[in-house]
Amino acid sequence: MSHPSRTQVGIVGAGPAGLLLARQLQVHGVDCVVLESRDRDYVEHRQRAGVLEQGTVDALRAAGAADRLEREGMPHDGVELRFARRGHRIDFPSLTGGRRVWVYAQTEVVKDLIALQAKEGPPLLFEAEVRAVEDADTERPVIRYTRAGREHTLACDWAVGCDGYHGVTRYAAPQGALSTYERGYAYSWFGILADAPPAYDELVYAHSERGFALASMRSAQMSRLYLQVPNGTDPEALPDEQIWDELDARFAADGARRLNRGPIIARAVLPMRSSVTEPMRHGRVLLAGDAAHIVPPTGAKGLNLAAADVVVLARAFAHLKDTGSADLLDAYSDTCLRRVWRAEHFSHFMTSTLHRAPEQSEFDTRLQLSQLERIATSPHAAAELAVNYTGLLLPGEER
Ligand code: RFL
Ligand code: PHB
Repeated sequence: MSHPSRTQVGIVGAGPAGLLLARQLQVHGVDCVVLESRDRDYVEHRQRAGVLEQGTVDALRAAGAADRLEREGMPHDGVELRFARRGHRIDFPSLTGGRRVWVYAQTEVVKDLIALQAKEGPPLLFEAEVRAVEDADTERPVIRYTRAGREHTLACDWAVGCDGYHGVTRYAAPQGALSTYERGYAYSWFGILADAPPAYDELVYAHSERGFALASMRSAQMSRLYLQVPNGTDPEALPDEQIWDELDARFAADGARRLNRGPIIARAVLPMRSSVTEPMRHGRVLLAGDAAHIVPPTGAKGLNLAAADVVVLARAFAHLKDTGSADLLDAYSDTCLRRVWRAEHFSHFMTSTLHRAPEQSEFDTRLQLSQLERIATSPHAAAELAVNYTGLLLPGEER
């Protein structure tokens, strides 16, 4: 493949943020190139998110990337909160004025976007490892990358870092220009993919004395399940039977079905972190998705925030092309950070309300149960959860 040396928008990273941005720019007639360090197979099979907000689905539809999602995605109109051995359903449409979410794996979103890009462009180079983004303060930032042992440069009008939490684009800004605010958590998620039909029609978020558990799905035949575990847990150390027994113990409730067991075909331990880097722009270098912010997965927000960022960004680039005005690009960071901090708050709230901290006191547990009881019995409290979960429409934002 040839190595383009010049483009309008150079995009680092082909996760959901980079791929959806590229697709939207293509639709708007703005030219771009995507550089991705991993190979296609790796990117397409990385197990991650499963829940898409209405706004994310709308963005995929507008990008012409929702055909398979319409056929295979599973619309969900609620989730269950399970605590004190009882389940409480949160009904989304009645609490949010008709909003819902879709269960459709990030792996599938990524496959759909890559297939489109392979067919229609713009250029997407796999195994192109970006080493540095330079000259952020000039009109021509440069992306330096290596591919098949050779060094290349891509000169851009704008560079966008969609390179995730461990990316390099953030370092294009001089030290001190950006601030990062973050916190860790004293527990991780142990996630499995199991060849077993999901026991429940909707996602179940379970608070229990033994810790948090989540029942999700990938299809009518495939379960996706998570357990809270101590940081540093070795995923290979847990025998299958013990995993299923622990899941059953945490989902146990009066009258509840037991999980369907089956072969565990993937397992991983995922540490959790909340982090925001501000502002999301320095000069002509912008950050989007996990490169700028990460959330613990309990609120199902990471992928959706990445999509929301690049919707704002693509619109700003289209505005620049159509009017010559960089106003929307200038507003990009502030516009995104309003949603980002709201999602940070919601994700932290869901995480701290549902997990059991290692040294948690009985007082803290009572506070959690009181809050969960409030959500289960008050339509106001339930609505606050439902609007945040399905995706907020913030003032002044048309999505
Ligand atoms: P990604 O997906 O990390 O993509 C970044 C890409 O950049 C590449 N890259 C580079 N390429 C070139 N040169 C370099 N120097 C590079 N450095 C990195 C990487 O290879 C990669 O391809 O970030 P992006 O696009 O911002 O997307 C963010 C989402 O992936 C992430 O927020 C979600 O997966 C988070 N998340 C969830 N989000 C949701 O909205 N709903 C969920 O239900 C949900 N569940 C989850 C999750 C994340 C999880 N994990 C693994 C942390 C469940 C889990 C278990
Ligand atoms: C998933 O299906 O992977 C999933 C669902 C909901 C979450 C996190 C992950 O909050």
